[in-house]
Amino acid sequence: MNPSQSNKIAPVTLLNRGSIAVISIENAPVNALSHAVREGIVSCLKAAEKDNGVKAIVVSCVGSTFIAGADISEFGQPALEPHLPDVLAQLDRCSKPIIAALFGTVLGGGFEVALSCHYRVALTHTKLGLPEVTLGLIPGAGGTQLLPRLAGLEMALEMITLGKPHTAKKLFDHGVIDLLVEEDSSLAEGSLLKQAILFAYTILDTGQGVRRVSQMNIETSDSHVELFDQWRKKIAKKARGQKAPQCAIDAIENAVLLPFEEGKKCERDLFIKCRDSSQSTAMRHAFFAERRAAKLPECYDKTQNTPLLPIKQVAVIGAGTMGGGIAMCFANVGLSVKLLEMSEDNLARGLSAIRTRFDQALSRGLINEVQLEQRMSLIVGTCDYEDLADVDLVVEAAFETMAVKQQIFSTLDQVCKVDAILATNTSYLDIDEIAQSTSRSHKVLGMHFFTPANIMKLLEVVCADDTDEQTLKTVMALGKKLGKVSVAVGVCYGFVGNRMYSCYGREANMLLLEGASPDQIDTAMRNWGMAMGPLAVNDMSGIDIAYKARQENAILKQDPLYFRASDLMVEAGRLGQKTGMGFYRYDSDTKKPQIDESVLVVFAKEALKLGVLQRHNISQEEIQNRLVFALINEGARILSEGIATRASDIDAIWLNGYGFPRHLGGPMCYADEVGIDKVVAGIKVYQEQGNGLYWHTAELLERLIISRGKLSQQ
Ligand code: T1G
Repeated sequence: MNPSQSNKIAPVTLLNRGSIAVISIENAPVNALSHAVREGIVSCLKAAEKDNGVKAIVVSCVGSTFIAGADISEFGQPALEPHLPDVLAQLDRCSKPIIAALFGTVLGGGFEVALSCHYRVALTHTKLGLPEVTLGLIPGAGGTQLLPRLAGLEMALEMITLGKPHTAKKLFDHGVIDLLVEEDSSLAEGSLLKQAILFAYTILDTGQGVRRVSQMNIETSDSHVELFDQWRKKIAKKARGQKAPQCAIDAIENAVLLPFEEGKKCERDLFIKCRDSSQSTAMRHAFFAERRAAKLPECYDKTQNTPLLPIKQVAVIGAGTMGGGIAMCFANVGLSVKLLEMSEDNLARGLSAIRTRFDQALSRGLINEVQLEQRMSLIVGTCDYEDLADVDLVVEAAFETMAVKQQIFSTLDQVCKVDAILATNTSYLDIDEIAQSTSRSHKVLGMHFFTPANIMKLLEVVCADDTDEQTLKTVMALGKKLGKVSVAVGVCYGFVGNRMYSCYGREANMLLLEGASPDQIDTAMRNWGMAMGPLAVNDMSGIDIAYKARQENAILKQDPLYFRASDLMVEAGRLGQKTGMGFYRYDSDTKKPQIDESVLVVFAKEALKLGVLQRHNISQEEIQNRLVFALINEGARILSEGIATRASDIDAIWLNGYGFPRHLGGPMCYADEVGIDKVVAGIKVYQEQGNGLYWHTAELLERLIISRGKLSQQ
């Protein structure tokens, strides 16, 4: 067969390079193992095996990455043959040496393809991993049986139960990669393939032949039983409430206890159990919700191909906790930042706090010394607004009062160049009102980061009435560059996240007056799956922050019960961790929270004064349902108002900004799992129970009960 002749079975092609056949996969965007790709691999493999002229085979991909996994969008549909385990079994059993040419992000089924080949050649920075647990799954095509045979039990347990990828360089040291190809800017297109073909010839010339990972033995020691127990305990803490990681440990243990084929069969059974679970449905929903959020809905995307504004230089107003974290976000991606403060003292304090946070990242191995100094050098302090004349974007992170923000924006409007974007990091305040203090309201919007801003993935991009598309699209693209999950939302009090959080917090505060203790409420929510309970979160972020925002909003003062428990803490000077006491008392050495019975006395007295009957049999289920149903109800209302345009956006916000358990998919997805009718029934009970001000069932929920629709698909 002459080299140029190719049997085109889209998206997989069989090419011949002398006596080496190349199975070339091209399935943009990430060469996922869709049904067509699986079919293509099988037929090309058959053709290459039958061809006597072919002595060895290379599996390679065209595009941005080698296979990044099974096609997640096919899950939930009937699985079509050939199934992946069968495809990979054919690779493993092939009578001719097969070499995988690896680059980009080789994940899930893609890594299993590589492990089913007999040899692996990779570019040094290639990322390889089995992240299935992040989708509520386990590797389902042999990964839990193959990886321990090649990399050992410890590495396999770490990579599979934590879903943690490693570079080819690291895996070369663990015997997973056979040849590393140095990666530098001069590396010509296709040279990885050339290297893989040369490597194939070396294998042939040295007579090494096929080398099946499936036939390798796993190195075990007497302590492997202990090892599995240790990992079960570790994962029970790290992935609280998630089932897939524990299934992964069972599957890997089978690799030690059972012959390969039996272990693979058990893996498949566990995989199918996980795949059909509500947890995996929720985590796959989360995966696509985060990617959908990056695509602006029609209402924000009327003009195609709007040119984005270049953002090279930014400024941040305020060097406090938020301002410092935001400045770090920009420096982390190589953007120069002018950090403005009112006084040299504040500035010095802010810059030293930033260096401390970079030092912490250094000590945790997230950055190295060179990167630390590079990023610090990108952040330049100033106390002079005139220095901001040439920046492309300003993010204001000053005090949460309207007057201060309007003052700052009118000053920025005078000093900044005409096409500079002016963004505010306000958590609650009316951005339309702020924009009116400038002559460029079309260039004003919200960039709502979450604390700590350099860590939290969420960025609420708040589109005000006059914000133009170019400004919005430029900031959404910048959010992606910062590695954030950016979600476009409209203006209302607290936007999407904090408005819903206020309802969640309202119920927690009400329950304190009704007799529940802070620890009882926080334990109930931790048991439900939240990373932290609402009152511990309040103490950590400072009870006075939201208190000040509430003081700015007259409407909220109408109900004497509204956040009364929190107000009592602030009035008593108990602001949280920063004052050593809030809803809890904090040990001065360990900073650990301790239950403080005295707050219960304060709440009981206030309840008596406000005529709230205290109950001492409030169940965990009532606490959990009141807080979560309040979220769902408000989320449905926000959707109907168009403040959020997709339910999946609301879920992306809660998963990346508020520690909502990923295996529950977000409040909207969770509502479908519980059943909208059950949620509405609960709301009606709490309406009866409450003071009638809050628990009005969102009209959308009532409609969905009738239409049997899904909230998460709105
Ligand atoms: N299946 C289907 N679509 C996928 C996909 C996948 N595996 N991975 C990405 N996409 C789409 C994504 O929705 C987006 O589409 C586009 O590709 C670009 O993605 C049997 C069962 C590879 C690191 O978990 O981690 O194999 O929005 O925006 O930031 O054992 O995508 O443009 O229409 O994320 O450059 C295991 C998941 C599957 C990897 C690229 N694999 N993907 O990141 O781009 S389970 C994974 C990622 C499995 C086997 C099991 C990332 C990426 P659209 P993107 P990116």
